Amino acid sequence: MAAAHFVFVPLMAQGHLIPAVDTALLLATHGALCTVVATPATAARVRPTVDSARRSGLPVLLAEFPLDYAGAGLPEGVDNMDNVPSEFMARYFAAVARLREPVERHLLLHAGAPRPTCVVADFCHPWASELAAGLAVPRLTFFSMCAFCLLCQHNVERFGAYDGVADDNAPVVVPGLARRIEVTRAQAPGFFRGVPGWEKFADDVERARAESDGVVINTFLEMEPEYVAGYADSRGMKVWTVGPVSLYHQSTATLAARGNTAAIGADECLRWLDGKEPGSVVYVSFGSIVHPEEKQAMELGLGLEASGHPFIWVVKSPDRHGEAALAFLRELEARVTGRGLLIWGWAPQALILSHPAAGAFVTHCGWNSTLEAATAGLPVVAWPHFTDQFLNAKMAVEVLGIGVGVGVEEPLVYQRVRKEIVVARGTVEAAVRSAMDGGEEGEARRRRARALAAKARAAVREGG
Ligand code: BUP
Repeated sequence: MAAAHFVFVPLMAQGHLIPAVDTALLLATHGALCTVVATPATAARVRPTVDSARRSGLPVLLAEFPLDYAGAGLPEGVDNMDNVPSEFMARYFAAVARLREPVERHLLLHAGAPRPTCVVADFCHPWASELAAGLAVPRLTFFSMCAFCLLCQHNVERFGAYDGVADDNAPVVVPGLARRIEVTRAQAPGFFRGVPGWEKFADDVERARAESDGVVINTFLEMEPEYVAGYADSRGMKVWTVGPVSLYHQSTATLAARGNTAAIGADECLRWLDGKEPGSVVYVSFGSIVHPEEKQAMELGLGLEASGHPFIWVVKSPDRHGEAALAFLRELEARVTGRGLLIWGWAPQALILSHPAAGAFVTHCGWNSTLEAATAGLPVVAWPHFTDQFLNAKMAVEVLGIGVGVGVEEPLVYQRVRKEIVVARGTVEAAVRSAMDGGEEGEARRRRARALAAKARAAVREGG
């Protein structure tokens, strides 16, 4: 029988790309050839991971395809969700969809690699169904989300929970769950649903998912068995829970290369952590897309400083900050030398979280970050901003009991969520203290997080 050849088509966004590549590496460790499709700037971020995996003998290929910027009316170099201005988003998706033909041609003609046997494509790529049909292979839909979030979104829509609710900030109970979970339309607007101009895209995404041959989710069954079963049942689909995919590659080299572009070398970061007490450091990151506004960044910094705990804060590149915020951050950095480490770029997150000195994670609740925290046995300060992050925060705080919520009750405006809201330094300080100390409640949270980490490790072992 010919060897399996999986073609991964991730969304070009770190939060989708990284778990897709981790999943490809997982299959490669089981002997399957995996090809990861990417546009050039995105390929550059994946290459260090793929090269590191190839050096250790894994059969992984990276297939790079340029976007037709001019033809699509896109600014040159708009290549990844973290650099697509919102007014170009629709054109960007249309340009990516036009990769179908060159990708198919490449896969059919590429000498030296066996014909593909399966396409694993992000749910945001409905066109991948046509790619799979052209290759005459199954298409699986990849979600870097939790089953809880997928089921909540599905049930809210299926049972019309928002029908007749005019106020975007009025909480409704999510129908069809054993546990009472309330959510507002502003917190969980549905993937592309209800966003003017995106109706057709939302329909295409939904159709492609429904017609696909199964769903692959970066979660693990032991964490949310009822939601995985509920989602599979209500969708009538095969669901594979393959996570937590960050746990499969424990080589420091591969993890350090994960997502690429470490502004501070992993070694330096780990040395800094080596000098800290076990469980003493707060790690703060808002993922690859969310970027706190100037005033918010300052309040956050002052809150972290006042908490008295050592911290690592991923502040991203200096050009993402206005003058005042930049000056504030530089002053803070000088003031907290030795106790606070500011990372001006990409951090080796998976390595930081699994270091014994890590104590808690202040996170925007992107699903990967939430899962990586749980996997490392850390409590979170859950501070969601948009898309699935509010439901992920509910998962962490209400379902798993490992989180302290921040700013989750504020009234929101979908798509412009955090612009007007500033969480004050005192709130930040209190949330960090609660996660790190927090008396009996804090201890119970940390115990639950440690128990979850043990389950996560068991889930990725043979037979898990
Ligand atoms: Br920032 C950052 N280093 O410095 P999420 C992120 N990551 O390794 P997102 C780093 O990127 P969504 C950094 O470990 C995680 O795997 C992190 O994914 C890694 O958030 C990934 O948490 C980030 O899902 O996407 O990127 O904002 O839109 O899904 O929230």
